[in-house]
Amino acid sequence: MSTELGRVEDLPKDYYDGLVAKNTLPLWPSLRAVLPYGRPARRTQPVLWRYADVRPDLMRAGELTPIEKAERRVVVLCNPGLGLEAMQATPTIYIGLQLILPGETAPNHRHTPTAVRFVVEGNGGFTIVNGEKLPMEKGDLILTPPGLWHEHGHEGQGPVVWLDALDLPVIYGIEASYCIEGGSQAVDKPAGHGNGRFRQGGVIPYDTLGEQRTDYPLLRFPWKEVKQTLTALAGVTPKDQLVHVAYVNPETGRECLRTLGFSAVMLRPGQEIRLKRRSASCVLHGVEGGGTAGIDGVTHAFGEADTMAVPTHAEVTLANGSGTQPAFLFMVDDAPLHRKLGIYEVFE
Ligand code: GTQ
Repeated sequence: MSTELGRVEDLPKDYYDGLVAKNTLPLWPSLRAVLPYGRPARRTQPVLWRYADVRPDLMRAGELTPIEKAERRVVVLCNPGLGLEAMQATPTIYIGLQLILPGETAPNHRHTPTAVRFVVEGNGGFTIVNGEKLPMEKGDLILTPPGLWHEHGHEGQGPVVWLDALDLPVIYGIEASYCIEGGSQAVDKPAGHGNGRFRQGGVIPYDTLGEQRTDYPLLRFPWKEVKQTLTALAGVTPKDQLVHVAYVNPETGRECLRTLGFSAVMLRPGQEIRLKRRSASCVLHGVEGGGTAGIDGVTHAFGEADTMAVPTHAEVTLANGSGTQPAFLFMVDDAPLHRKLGIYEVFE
């Protein structure tokens, strides 16, 4: 029954004011706003942030603000539809571009929000997570799960920049966001610890069978290997289907973090493809090559290191701008959260 619901104006003013005075409200004037028919109401806009636009401001931050005054030197990508101060790329996903300069240290801390890094440029950056020193090479994905100590450093030349993705809007939104500072960590794991243990998909250290699973066995996913995997998958995927891999926990085969999901897409030369419409919101980030992304009727031309926000339930079409080279995109979404909440949907 889709009848018009009563409005505030239909109520006697003294009744309405009395409700407000007692910190109460009638539901019916607002019911359709919070429970619209068919599709959610969305404030998130399909925004594009060009790296060429953000990079100069990030480099300037390197001159203006010493690392000691920043703790984390980050320019945040804020979706104007959600209000800039909310620091949300989508309702659940925070995205920032972080700069570290040679010799600098972003000090050790741990916090309740989940974070990941996706390396955009530079050499010699590293992050220490849970006593493991993880090199940061372009395109690598590095996890900093909730509660794990992490600090960043730079022992090379020139700027190092990476994309931070956090579930901060969720954790802050539920008033559960806080951090603890600590002294620098002892590196107590050998170099290449995680990647040595999980060198090849489907083959894991014997002792990890059975009951001994750790929550986060693998913290670094090198781009080189993800790209090789996508290229191999393209060779066995029908031409009209999306070449798409998920980053997973190698012991469970399931999503590697609880709220946010990570995946990578390869667009074949000349390929144009419509993604399945989903309940999840996501952020797309150009890794190699470029093209166009149509998001809810807005078309963006994107290239390397450009970042786009995709609202929940959006229509998305991706097209590779090259007829000879593949294009690669990294995706962060909130599908793991939607699945846990029992609201994950994929529409044909
Ligand atoms: O590098 O630990 O963009 O704590 C925001 C909060 C990065 C980090 C951000 C953080 C970090």
